[in-house]
Amino acid sequence: MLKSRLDNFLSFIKNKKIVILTHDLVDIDGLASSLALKYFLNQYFKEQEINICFSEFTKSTKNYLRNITKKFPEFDFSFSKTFEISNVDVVLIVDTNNLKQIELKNNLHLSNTRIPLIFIDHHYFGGKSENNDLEVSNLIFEDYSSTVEIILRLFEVYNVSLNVPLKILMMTAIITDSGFFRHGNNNTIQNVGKLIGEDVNIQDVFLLLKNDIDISEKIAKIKGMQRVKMIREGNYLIGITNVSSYGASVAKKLINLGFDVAIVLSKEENQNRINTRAQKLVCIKTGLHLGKILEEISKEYKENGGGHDGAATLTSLIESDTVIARIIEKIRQYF
Ligand SMILES: [Mn+2]
Repeated sequence: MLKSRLDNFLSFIKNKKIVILTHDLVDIDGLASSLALKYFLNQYFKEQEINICFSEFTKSTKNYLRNITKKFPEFDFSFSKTFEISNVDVVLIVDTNNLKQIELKNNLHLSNTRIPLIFIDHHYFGGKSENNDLEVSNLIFEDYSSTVEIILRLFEVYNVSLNVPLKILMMTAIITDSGFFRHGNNNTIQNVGKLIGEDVNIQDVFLLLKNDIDISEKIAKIKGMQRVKMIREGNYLIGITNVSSYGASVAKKLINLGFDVAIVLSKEENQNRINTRAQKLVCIKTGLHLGKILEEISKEYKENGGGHDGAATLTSLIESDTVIARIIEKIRQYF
């Protein structure tokens, strides 16, 4: 990551009123990236107005936030649920590069504003142009296993020191976003190494993640397993199922069970969500990239999808059988 890019970024946002946003159903990487970025900018600029606005959290993020707030009551975990767009000079969007994944209250749509948007993210980008007339570039690095590691670079490059709650928060984001290192690379482990020290114990990270699994999640997982259909393509197995919620954890369960690829449909109020997962080894061996596949399909149907090689999501309003058939067709080309 070039220091000049970071310098440009910081000089562009200097003396501007900033709001930090992340994707809806905020995960721990979105949470940690936002809080760490706000903390860094407060230290770096001293006097500047910086706010965070979150929409909905996932259940596990909510649980995690409750646990870490209890452990570090003195740390500033504050955020707002809404913001006044007229009070903002620049919007920093972390952990997504897709405006459709941002939920705003008051019928606000960022695509209609003239306010500069800067993306700080690690997902497959695919040359979208959400803010193409901006003189400062996005900080999008697909080789990072979490967004929070990009934020960590800011702390390193500008010598801003981290405190214990931030170290734990950032470490948790790296560990969860890399699927406990399964999707990670050497840098993932090195970055966790940078955060670990005498003041931080790795067991604290695991303890804070402890979560009593809700009975509805257990039922979703069991029903998801009962309904699964298996497709064999050469030596590879694709599992397809549907549940009413917890699609992501059901997809993860299918992979644990032995499927190489999992496709899980969950019907939400007014749209269909399709969660896909693949074994990392299969992605490496075959070049399979679910994020690219779902991004391509979302373009074909003017829907909304994307993600990583081994984990991607698509939300869609059209007939789910058609979309799933198209996903399977594309996956088969790799096998
Ligand atoms: Mn992330």
